[in-house]
Amino acid sequence: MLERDLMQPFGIEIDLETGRMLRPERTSVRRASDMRGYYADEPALERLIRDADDPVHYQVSEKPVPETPGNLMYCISTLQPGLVGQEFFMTKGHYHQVKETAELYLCLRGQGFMLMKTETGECKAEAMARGRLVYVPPSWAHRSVNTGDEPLVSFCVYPAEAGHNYGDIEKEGFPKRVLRMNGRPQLVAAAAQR
Ligand code: PAN
Ligand code: ZN
Repeated sequence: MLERDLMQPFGIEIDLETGRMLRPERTSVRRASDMRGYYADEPALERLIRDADDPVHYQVSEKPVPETPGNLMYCISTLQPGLVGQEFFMTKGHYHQVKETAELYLCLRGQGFMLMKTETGECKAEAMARGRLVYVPPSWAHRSVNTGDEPLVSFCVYPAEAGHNYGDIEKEGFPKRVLRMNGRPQLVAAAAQR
């Protein structure tokens, strides 16, 4: 490869206190209305959309790199605090399209869980809190859940070719939900999904 064809090194800034990526190139936003079908209490989600003017649920900021093997994609994921009925705000969750790809989540701010599941239904939860790094192994679908009262912010890194498969989680959900019960987060077996 000619030297002029090489990708050029670069640096970015992340405010480690707030967890904000400065000058991201791309920010994807998910609003409450993007979460239809994910929460157990559907009327509560509709009330949230109506009464709070379809608030931002979470966003992902990145400076993308080419989605080719050898590159590392990375982003800041910011999940707002809140409840849909009894259920804590969460991300949609996905498998990676390339199943052999893992992901690192370094939590910069907030409190919550990383829920993970396999195709055969094994389910694990790892606590997230500032300074905790969660390793999501290959083949595990993953979803973050914010159980605190401030944004849950993570720095994520994964192989750039991973791709995202949302469809399977949309259909099958996770075997567990994180609910607020007696004022505390509890992992509860999910009833039939959707
Ligand atoms: C993360 C997630 C981010 C948003 O960057 O994409 O937390 O969650 P959803 O993608 O499930 O909506 C990641 O796991 N990337 O692979
Ligand atoms: Zn992922």
